[in-house]
Amino acid sequence: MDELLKIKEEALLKIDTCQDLKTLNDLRVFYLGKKGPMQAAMKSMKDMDQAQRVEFGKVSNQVKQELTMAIDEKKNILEEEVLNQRLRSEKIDITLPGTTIPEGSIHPLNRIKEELEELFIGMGYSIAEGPEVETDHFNFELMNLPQGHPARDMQDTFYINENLLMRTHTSPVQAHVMLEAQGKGPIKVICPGKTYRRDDDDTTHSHQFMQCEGLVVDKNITLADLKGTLELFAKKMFGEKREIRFRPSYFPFTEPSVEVDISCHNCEGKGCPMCKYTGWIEILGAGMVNPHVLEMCGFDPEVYQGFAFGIGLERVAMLKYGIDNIRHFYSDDLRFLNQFTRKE
Ligand code: FA5
Repeated sequence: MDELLKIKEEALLKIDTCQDLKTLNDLRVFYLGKKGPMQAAMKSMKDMDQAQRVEFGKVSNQVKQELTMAIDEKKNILEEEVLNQRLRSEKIDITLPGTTIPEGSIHPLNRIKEELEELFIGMGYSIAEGPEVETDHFNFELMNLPQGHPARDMQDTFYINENLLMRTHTSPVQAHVMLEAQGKGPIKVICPGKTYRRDDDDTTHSHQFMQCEGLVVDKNITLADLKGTLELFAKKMFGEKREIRFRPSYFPFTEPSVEVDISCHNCEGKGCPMCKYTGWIEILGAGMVNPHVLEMCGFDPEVYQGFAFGIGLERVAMLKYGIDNIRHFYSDDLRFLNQFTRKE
């Protein structure tokens, strides 16, 4: 009997100080199993008389019950601890700042291009495209710039061979569109795209730049239509208060030709460094399509008139966003590009 109580005390102490479920299970197997000290103590029952045996049996059952209860209780405690530990280790800290996925930004020139497209599509224009590698015939001849014409010097050209060149402006798309229309108006297109010139790169000039051509051919088209169109463009692009003015100019493919200024949006026309204290900023070239160009491109100038304009996109973007160097557009500098995220 003493032996039984000793085993119980020893077992209860071990169960109490046990730290993990595996050890607890080993204790259960050891103390309550067939090969444990309890079982060994039971063997002495055969030497007892009937009364002692009954008493011994009663006490040994009690000890077993107590140990079973102690083990179950400890098991619950240890299982809860394991669970808590797991919960702690698997806890997700939702207060941590998230990892942001780097987001691309739209290039400012594409942004201006998209804005222009939206504006002109809203006025019933469609978008035309032409090749960047162009023939001399389309880039110059059909634009009323025959071989040897002094105005060819206005546009220094990258020649691929005698007849092929990188287009110096988007105006040859005018010829493609008119020839496709086979003398039947109306035509109402814009053509944004890349252009190339052998200009020396500086803060306002690049050997590759972008233009957006506009062409309208119809009956009864006048300079007033051109002015109204460009006025709307200026207001939408630079603000409702903008005004425009025409200055006489010369392009072989338009007659008359004009250079178009907008009132400076920086100083409201009062005069500032941006507009060189004139209150006006030049933004594009335009004019009435030269009757000879209409004729060469299959339109009867007695029936049809047209206007055309050519906008330098870098120029517009520089003015609109206050960019002081054209090289920024082509430098791939993320510090510059990231200022034009979609969020802004
Ligand atoms: C022309 O290219 C004419 N084709 C525009 C035109 C179209 C006139 C239709 C009449 C009717 P100009 O050479 O001026 O014109 O160029 C137009 C614009 O392109 C300029 O105002 C300027 O903003 C831009 N540009 C010209 N050269 C460069 C360059 N090297 N770098 C950046 N922008 C340039």
